[in-house]
Amino acid sequence: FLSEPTHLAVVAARFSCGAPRVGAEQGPQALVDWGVFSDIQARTGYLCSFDSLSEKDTSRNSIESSQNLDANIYEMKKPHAVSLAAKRVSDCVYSHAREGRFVMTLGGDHSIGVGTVTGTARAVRERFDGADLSVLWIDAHADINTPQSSMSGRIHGMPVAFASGLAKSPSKGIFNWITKSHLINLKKFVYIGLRDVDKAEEAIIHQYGIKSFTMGDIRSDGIERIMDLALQYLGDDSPIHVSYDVDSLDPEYAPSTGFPIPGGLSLEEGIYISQRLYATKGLVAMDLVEVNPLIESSRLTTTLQSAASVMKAALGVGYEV
Ligand code: 4U7
Ligand code: MN
Ligand code: MN
Ligand code: MN
Repeated sequence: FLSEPTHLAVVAARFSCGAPRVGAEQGPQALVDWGVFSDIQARTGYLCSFDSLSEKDTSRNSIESSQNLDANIYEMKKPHAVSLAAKRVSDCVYSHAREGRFVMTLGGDHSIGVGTVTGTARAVRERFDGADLSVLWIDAHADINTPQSSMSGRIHGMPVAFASGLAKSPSKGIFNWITKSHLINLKKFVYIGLRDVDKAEEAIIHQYGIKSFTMGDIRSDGIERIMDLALQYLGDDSPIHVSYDVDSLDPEYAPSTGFPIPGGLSLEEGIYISQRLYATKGLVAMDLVEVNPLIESSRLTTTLQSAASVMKAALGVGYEV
């Protein structure tokens, strides 16, 4: 039901307001400078376009002044700034996905995920007669805290809760741009790579029956079998969005990230996930988030190399190791 996209829309989401440390806002530029898109352009027929969204440029006033508003309302850190950033990401992703373009969003901290999946979900509903989007969340963490359950108050740990409607807009101006047409369906959602899930998140995952494949599952069954099961669960009747947190990879392959957790995916497993998604012919959008060039800077090139490999594989471009 999908025609192969010919246009790759790259969205640089240069935001770090959802994370405790600065630096993730520099991830998109580092990835672009690494040359991943010139590689992709050279090896595929894709026409590439670039959008750059940041706290500093066009919306200077709104996002910067909203940060001044940002006392820690309802236990959330910088909720106005994050909400506004995510809205801009959502609108931008939507406008490209609505036209049938493959959307690659570069983070930025993972709070931008509230924007990416809602933008794609809304476009897919319009393009495919009300169809729900399938979402794969590749991450060491579950990112499904609500403002009430979160111990950190950081919104990069909450995007799944807001994008699914599980967490409601707590006050005017905070995520109240999210309408029914934006929401993702948690029955069309799977986790891969989990290994650092908060107690409260575990309860939420259990309560809503969310499909989850942990690192333990991958170690006992193998990534091939896990991908079989994940794709089988999602079915082949809806487009797929993959939100790829670079911390899903083991810190050996992706040290430059804010929340590294040992025992992660090997680079080979990470690439394999992308290859399987490409092979479905249903992948319409990808996020690559949480690259932080200010962390473990001496090993940034390792992180960029890994991120570039999983991105390229998702677009059907081979990799050299
Ligand atoms: B990331 C955490 F408490 N669960 O909510 C939280 F452990 O986007 C971590 O996956 C969130 O990197 C990690 O703050 C967010 C914490
Ligand atoms: Mn994440
Ligand atoms: Mn994570
Ligand atoms: Mn993080």
